[in-house]
Amino acid sequence: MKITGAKVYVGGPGKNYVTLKIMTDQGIYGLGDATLNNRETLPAAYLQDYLIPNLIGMDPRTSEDIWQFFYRGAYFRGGPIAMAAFGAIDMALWDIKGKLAGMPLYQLFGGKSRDGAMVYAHATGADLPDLMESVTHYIEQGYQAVRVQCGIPGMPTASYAVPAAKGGKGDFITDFGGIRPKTEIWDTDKYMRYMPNALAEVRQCFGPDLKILHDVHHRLLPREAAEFAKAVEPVGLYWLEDPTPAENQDALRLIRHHSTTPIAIGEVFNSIWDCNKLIENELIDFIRIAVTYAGGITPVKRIVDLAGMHHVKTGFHGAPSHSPISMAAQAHLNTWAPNFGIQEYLVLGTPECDAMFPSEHRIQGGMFFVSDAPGLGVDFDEHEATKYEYVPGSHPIVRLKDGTLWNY
Ligand code: CS2
Ligand code: MG
Repeated sequence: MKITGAKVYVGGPGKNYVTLKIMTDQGIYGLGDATLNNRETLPAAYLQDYLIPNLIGMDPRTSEDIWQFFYRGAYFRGGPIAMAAFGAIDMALWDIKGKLAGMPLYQLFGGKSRDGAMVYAHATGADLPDLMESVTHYIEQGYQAVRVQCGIPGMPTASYAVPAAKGGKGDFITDFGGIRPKTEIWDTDKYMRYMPNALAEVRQCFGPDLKILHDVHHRLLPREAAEFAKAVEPVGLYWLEDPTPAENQDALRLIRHHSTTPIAIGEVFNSIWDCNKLIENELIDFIRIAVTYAGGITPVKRIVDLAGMHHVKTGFHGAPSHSPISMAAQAHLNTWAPNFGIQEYLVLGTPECDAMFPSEHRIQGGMFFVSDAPGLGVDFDEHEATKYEYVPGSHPIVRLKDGTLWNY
């Protein structure tokens, strides 16, 4: 069996999805997602210029060797651009393998460990009452878990994932438009004073059963993160996400030493080498890796197994920048993983998105139910894809009030 060609498409309804289609001499094709939010043209160029010319003629069934060929062969290992490109190839090869076997991918991993996988949605508000409305909206739809973010009184700009004005709509508010980034102004003291009480009010309002998550988005120093994690202990968070950047990983011990609040980290990691120490030292409770920019199913499955040995559960990244293809790859892993925790799920099921990526996967009552179609169980309508063009965007930058650059 041979790979005969591959194409890359950039664009989509409201998002620049980077979609890879690998064709074979047996008529079976595989699909992969290389979307790297706000840098989408870069993995696409890596695929087009270097990887696809090498793929032609390879046997798609040798997905492990192909992964090693590209990863080791690059010499300069890792990084989000390369790993997103390898990730798309790897997903597409697993898709082909599943179609050849006539089985959904979860069967190739070891079968179902559960019927539905719990997902969480993003509740957000310009202020606390606004947030409460947003949480209510998701509870009414049957969600058992919500990530909650709200505006901080006196913060000079709306902060991460919060609408600028009351009643502002959407799950994902940050303005990515244009190549030049917008600026957010951050005030740690105001956040530290306000947010623990706000989270306690959410708990009080919705009772003990709701799973409440909160994303600090890398804004605190390790000591501050430890103080915050301790302060929110009575809330009983399901997780506290990215309390501090995970570059200096030893610093995370400070959080562990001062609090039992569960910690979730990993959405910016690209390989097992970014998280093996965090997992082995049991400094986190959830690993937030994504199958796109962590290099695909092959390496992520190894991370899931390592995590399982250390009581770390999965909580894969699922921001709206992931296309239904990588979300399906994660859904198959979620269906199998013995140490599954929760899945962030924000691919908006718009008619346009469903038309571009038809599938039988479904979300119901805050649970994701994977379809039994062979492979990933998602198709790709190339004609639909031609309706969309690449739209440049950028993550905002964050500054402190005095102008010092901070972490988005
Ligand atoms: C966020 C992300 O979903 C999350 O938890 O941290 O939305 C993140 O801001 C984006 O993926 C950045 O591209
Ligand atoms: Mg996050």
